Amino acid sequence: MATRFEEVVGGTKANDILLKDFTTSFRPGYGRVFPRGTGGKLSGKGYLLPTFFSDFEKQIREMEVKSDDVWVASYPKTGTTWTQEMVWCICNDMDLERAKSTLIRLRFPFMDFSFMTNFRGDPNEDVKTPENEFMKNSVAFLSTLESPRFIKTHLPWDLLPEQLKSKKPKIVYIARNPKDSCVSYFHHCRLLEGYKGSFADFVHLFLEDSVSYSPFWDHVYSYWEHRDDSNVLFLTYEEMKKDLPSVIRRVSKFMGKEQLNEEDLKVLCDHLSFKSMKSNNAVNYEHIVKPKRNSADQHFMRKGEVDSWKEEMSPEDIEHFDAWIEKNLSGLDSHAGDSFRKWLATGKL
Ligand code: PPS
Repeated sequence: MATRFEEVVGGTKANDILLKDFTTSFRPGYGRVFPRGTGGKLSGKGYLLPTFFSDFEKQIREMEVKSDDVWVASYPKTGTTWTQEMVWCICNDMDLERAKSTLIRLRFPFMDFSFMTNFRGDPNEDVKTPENEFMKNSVAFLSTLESPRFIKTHLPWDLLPEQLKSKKPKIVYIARNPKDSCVSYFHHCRLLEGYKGSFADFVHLFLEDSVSYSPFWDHVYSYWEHRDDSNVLFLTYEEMKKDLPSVIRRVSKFMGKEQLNEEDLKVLCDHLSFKSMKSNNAVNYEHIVKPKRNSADQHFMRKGEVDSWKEEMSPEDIEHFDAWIEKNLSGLDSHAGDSFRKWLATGKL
């Protein structure tokens, strides 16, 4: 069955907030996307995405995938950039010189860029730089990259290119607990995506599965179901915070790069530390954040902590969140439910 797309119209509190406080001239509307006609396996809802997605859905579905591609997939604000940098450095034999001198969006482009906004680059700019080509069409741009290609996406499993199933490139998925993801997403959307509403309204949108790429639990579950596939590695932000060296060793093994020695490991852990990434212009998106910043404490690398939601959520937000988590987890089979509960309690999934 074909992928179905339903435009979001007003009438519920969440849809009204979305249309009033989260539309701009560069993103005028949203739709619910039902991959192959059906919604997420847990909620049955379609995935929320900007309306531009419908212009790219076929191109993505039919995209040529290469078996030596390396993909990092995630729900937004879950440590994607951190994971990309780790994966890229491991796969490129610790070429930190290149890592520090080339923007991550060019080394490891975001496939979804062109359907998140209507920004297609500077129309007066006819020089064919990689940056311009990326902005014109971030999906088509991928076909110009040399192999092995490194590709970032926030799409759920069911909206990935069809050829992923047969070509089986390596896919690393990174998950983060939903409360921290929500807080991080709120700051990101206020700063970079034109969200004009309050934090309380953002929490409402998140819990109504009404921010881009939601429903959160369908997204995580769509990859978790594939966690034992030989080409899939499922990681959590919490385990990266707790024991980065052991995650690096797992990723190296998964990528077939077991030669990483103790010295490399130490150098890579330093390179991937929050402090170092915050001051590294190749990964901190400073060129995008700087023109939008309206207070000195706004950074892409914002806090980088586990459980920082405790400082920002009201008792009411927490109560709503806990009820939402319980409602979603109780709909899972007991193995999945127990695994996700353990993840939220211990950080390990
Ligand atoms: S995006 O825009 O969806 O790709 O964002 P993403 O990269 O997934 O998530 C950004 C959050 O990851 C934090 N981050 C880190 N935490 C710890 N250590 C390192 N090195 C690191 N790098 C990025 C970043 O600070 C964002 O989380 P918050 O909670 O907002 O600080």
